[in-house]
Amino acid sequence: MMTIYVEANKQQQPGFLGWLSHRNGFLMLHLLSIVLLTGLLVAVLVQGFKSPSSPGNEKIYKQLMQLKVEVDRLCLPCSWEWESFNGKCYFFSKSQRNWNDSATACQEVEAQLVIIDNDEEQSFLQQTSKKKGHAWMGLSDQKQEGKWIWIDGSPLRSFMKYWNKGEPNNDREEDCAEFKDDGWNDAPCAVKKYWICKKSAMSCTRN
Ligand code: 2F8
Ligand code: CA
Repeated sequence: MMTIYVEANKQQQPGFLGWLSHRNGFLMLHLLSIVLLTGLLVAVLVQGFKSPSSPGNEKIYKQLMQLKVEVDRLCLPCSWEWESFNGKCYFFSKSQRNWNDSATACQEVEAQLVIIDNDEEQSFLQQTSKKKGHAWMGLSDQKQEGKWIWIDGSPLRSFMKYWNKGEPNNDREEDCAEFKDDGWNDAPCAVKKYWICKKSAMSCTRN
């Protein structure tokens, strides 16, 4: 019975025209209308972006420009989980590492174990690490005992005032500097502590 039905069908609708039955034709028309409408919509949008000449387009254009201003304002100067301060970004670690591994961790995120440039920055970092825990900074005298240099090779200069009272005391070989309580302490570089990375903030003034 089945074979007879198929054969009969073949005879009634031969080749391509057979395939284009009433149902398929309807589907084709439906698809065609979607394609045409999409084309029309794209053409209208392209025209709208090209020239805000007609009043309707002008309104859409103004709204788009306003939207752009607002999106630009959302620009974050620092990545997620970094803190912004005076044009720089700071990462306060949540885990602990020795001094060398802390320096490497900062390099891996295109930053540097923090170097302090001014009193305001020192105050911000000291207060924050007082809340978060003792943290390594990019300062050590590993190369020459008593000669404190920043991780970029620059000398300590005027910041000696930030050592805690009686520090640096090199107690049982302490060659790396940390933020501790209200000032700095020298501690053994192999001890695991939190660390702070610093990098420049991203500019948000693009057009
Ligand atoms: O009292 C200051 C003294 O405190 C600790 O030693 C008991 C510190 N040691 C470590 O952080 C490992 C010293 O560096 C510090 O001088
Ligand atoms: Ca010390």
